[in-house]
Amino acid sequence: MARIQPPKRTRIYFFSDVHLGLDTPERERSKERMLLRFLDTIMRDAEQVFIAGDLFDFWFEYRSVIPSGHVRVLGKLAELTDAGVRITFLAGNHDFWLKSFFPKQLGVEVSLEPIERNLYGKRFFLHHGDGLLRNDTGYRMLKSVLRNRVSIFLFSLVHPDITGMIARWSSRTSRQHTGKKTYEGNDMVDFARQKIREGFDVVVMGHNHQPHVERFQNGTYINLGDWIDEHTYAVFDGRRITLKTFRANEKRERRG
Ligand SMILES: [Mn+2]
Repeated sequence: MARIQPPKRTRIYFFSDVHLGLDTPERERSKERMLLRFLDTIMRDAEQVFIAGDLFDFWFEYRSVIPSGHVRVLGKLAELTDAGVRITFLAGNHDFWLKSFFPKQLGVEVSLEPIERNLYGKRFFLHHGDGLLRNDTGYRMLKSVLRNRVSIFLFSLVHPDITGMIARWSSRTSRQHTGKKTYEGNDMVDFARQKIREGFDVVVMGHNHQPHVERFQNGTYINLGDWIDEHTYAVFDGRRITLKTFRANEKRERRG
């Protein structure tokens, strides 16, 4: 009897800014369905998966409590790691407050800082993308408060139902603030260009929800877009990284 070969996993996938929990229940259900279909599809050939932040519209984790919901997605991530896929979750500005749930329960590595990784001999730099605008000192100050150990500890003393309420409010405010910022002058592209000058081959970011590919002489910058309107992701085959749009019927459109 012929042995069925295990799937050959060679592809490395990147996506970000799903913002689970952001929308109406109907829209959330359809977004979740699409994401699950995507994760099922990539399970066939994924060697690694990077989630570049804001998988959730809000995630604040206590030592023994996590936000309710998202169970299908969490289960699917566990299924992937069980199947041998390495998953790295880089925290975004909406889901920075991660503790041990992802590594311990799902086998997903978590990083609270930008990631430098050598993939198939190429140097990758992964950054969620928040806090890079030049004229945004206000956000950078807020970011250092939100990421401060003392303020996280104090926040963790508040009942989860209350933090959930504060979070939904602050998430809305943050989105309005981010929406108002102009991306003219393209500070994110400048940042990527600088990283490539420093010797990185590929810079991957998310955060501004605008899918974008820019190929420089010595490297490539990719913005992953989002899973609210765009359903975009990047795939690296060892030589070239490409930005694509996921279609539920699995036909993949090239973005450049
Ligand atoms: Mn973000």
